[in-house]
Amino acid sequence: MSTLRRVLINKEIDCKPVWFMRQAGRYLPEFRKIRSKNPDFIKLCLNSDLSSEITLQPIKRYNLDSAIIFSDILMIPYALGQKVAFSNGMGPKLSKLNYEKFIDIKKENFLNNLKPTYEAISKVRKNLNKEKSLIAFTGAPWTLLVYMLSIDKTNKTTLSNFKVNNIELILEKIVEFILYHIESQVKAGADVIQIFDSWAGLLPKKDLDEFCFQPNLKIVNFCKRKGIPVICFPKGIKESYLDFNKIIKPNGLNLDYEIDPNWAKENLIGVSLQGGMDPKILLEDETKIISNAKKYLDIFKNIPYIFNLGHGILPSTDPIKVEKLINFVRKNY
Ligand code: 1CP
Repeated sequence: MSTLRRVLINKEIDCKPVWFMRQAGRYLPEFRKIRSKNPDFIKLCLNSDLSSEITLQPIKRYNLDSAIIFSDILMIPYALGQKVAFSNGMGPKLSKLNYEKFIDIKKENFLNNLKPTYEAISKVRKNLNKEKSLIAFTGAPWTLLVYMLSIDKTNKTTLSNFKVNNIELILEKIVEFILYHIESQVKAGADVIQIFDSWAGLLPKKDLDEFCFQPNLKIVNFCKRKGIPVICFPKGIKESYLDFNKIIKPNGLNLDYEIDPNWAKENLIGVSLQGGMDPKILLEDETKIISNAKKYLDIFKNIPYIFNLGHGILPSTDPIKVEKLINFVRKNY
């Protein structure tokens, strides 16, 4: 069994696996080289030779405990018929959701649009040692909605801003298609799922249950029925991590960098924890990086813990510092 699954399923505390969110990406020169020749990001994700190669780049460089398939959470809106453009530095832009077209899309068409991702997963699995996991992922329904409806991320959104017509039906449809996507990724060879609710922190507390907890619960229960361990990342919900854990009961919870690790250890019970360290720390000098990593690893020494960050690696991160951090974790824990 992979080290990641040993921590997530068996709750082992004697191994501390390491992987990073956004481990395949712009901080790596070998990624930038491929990216510079492939200006269309969606096309790059749908090129199974290149996306499987990119997935394996950080594994070759660092021998990490897990690969995460190179794709994007916005591939779901894309496969549901929205146009998705990544303009430089501006963040992704999606065409307006066409409700009639959206509600009518067929499972076969959706899965056909994402076929190269499933092929890439099979290719990666063939080249990955059994000790290592292959993580497949999805955006959580709320986070996908934020992009699909172009909800303003700079304001604390109120319900009235995003409660468009048919929001319940849209949410239901997104959940349905997320489950198809997860099922196909698992069939192709993924053995752990991570759900990114990157914009959960925008939700007012009164809306957390409807838009964050309940949709995450449906996906987690589906993964449990399939026997596949699942890690949730409800970024930015602060002390509501407590309710999230009690209600959803995932195998793993990824801490964001605002969560106090001591608080997490005392309050987030029965779940394997992952990550937490601020990715900005990796921009500091080596001493600071190591002392911060040590803090997390010492606090979580006697509980099932996967070393990772509190959000994705920043593009300006020096790959050598990442290597030193991994060596430190491997040598001491
Ligand atoms: O310009 C480029 O080269 C593209 C940059 C890039 C990359 C490398 C984007 C655009 N997506 C990705 C890959 C990606 N995205 C992965 C690959 C696997 C890995 O981790 O190595 C994953 C897991 C994601 C997930 C993702 N995409 C999330 C959830 C995690 C998070 O960071 O919060 C989100 C919110 C996205 C949307 C997205 N895609 C890309 C960007 C720049 C963004 C964020 C835009 C925003 O801030 O709204």
